[in-house]
Amino acid sequence: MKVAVYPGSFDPITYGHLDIIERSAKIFDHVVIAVLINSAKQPLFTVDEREQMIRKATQHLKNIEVDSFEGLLVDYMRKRQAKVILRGLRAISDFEYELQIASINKKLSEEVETLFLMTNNRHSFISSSMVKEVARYHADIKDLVPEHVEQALLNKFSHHKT
Ligand code: COD
Repeated sequence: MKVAVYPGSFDPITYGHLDIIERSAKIFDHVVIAVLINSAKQPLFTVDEREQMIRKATQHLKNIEVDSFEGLLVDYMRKRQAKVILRGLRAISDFEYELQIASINKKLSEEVETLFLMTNNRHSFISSSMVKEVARYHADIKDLVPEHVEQALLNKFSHHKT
C-alpha cells in the first residue's frame, strides 16, 4: 500500500491545503494528514480544533486519515511505516524553506523522500497566516477556506471590532 504523510500546522486548513490533499488522495492509497503539536508556537486553534476542521473538510475523501504528532517528523514517519512526505509549493519563497526541511529530514532518515505538489494557480496566494489576518478584520474569506472554517474564524474573532 502506497502511504504518504502530509505534515503541517494547518492553523487553519485552507483551500490551498485541501487542493493538495485531494490531488494526493488520487495518487496514494492512503494519505495521513499529520498536525504538528508544537508547544513552542502559539497557534490560533487547538490541535483538536484543527483536526476536527480537517476531518470535516475531507469527509468526501475515503482514503484520508487525520492525526497529530509531537517531536521529529522522521520519528513519526517511522512509527507510521511511511516513506513519503508530501508538501505543497506556492511561490519561490516557499522553495528555500521547503528545501531546508526536506534536506534535514533526508539527513535524519535516508529512507524518507519528500514529494512536492505545485499549488493550484487559483490558490497560490492562500496561506493560513494571511487568512487569519484577513479574518481578524472581518473581511471576506469565503474563497479562501471552507465554510465551517470561515465560521470558526469568525467565532474566534467575534470580539474584535475594526
Ligand atoms: N497551495 C499549496 N500548498 C500550500 C498552500 C497553498 N495555497 N498553503 C500551504 N501549502 C503547503 C505548504 O507549503 C506546506 O508544504 C504545507 O502546505 C503545510 O503548510 P503549513 O503552513 O500548514 O505547515 P508548516 O509549514 O508550518 O509545517 C511545518 C512542519 C510541521 C512540517 C515542520 O515544522 C515539522 O516537520 N516539524 C516537526 C519537527 C521536525 O521534524 N523538525 C525537523 C524538520 S523542520
